[in-house]
Amino acid sequence: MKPLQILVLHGPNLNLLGIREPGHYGVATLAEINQQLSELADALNLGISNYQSNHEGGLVDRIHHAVTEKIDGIVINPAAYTHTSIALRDALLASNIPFVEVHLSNVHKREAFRHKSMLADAAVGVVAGFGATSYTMALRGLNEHLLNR
Ligand code: CA2
Repeated sequence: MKPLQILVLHGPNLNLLGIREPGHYGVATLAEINQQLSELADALNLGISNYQSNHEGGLVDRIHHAVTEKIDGIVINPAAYTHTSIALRDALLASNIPFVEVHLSNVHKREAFRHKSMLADAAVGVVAGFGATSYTMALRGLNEHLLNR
């Protein structure tokens, strides 16, 4: 069977991971998180690619492209756009690609404005608060979901 294809999307400022504010977001860099995901994808027989952008439109364009690429599932940490972006919500809904929302921090333990997500009710699931492990948990969960559809 052809491996399922997963796209991992990282939103604004996540390129700074491991470089600034380790207290909130941990010491792992984005490259290290992508490497962990790649190793897990190999173990689960998944194809995987990743993309980070500091621009809402860049993320929207990448989601559009995922449809032509026939991506099977998306793991997304929309970062601050989680709380604001109707454009990302519309793009994900239009794509019809199942997605899991991920956060490094427990957003519910933080400021009230981080408690609202524009995407969560459309997601397969949400993982938050486990640092870099949130991503690997999300990939495992998405894989199970796609295999059991
Ligand atoms: O906990 C998460 O993963 C967040 O998506 C991170 C976003 C934040 O706006 C969300 O509410 C929760 C912020 C990402 C900023 O990443 C940085 C990394 C290193 C240094 C500074 C910012």
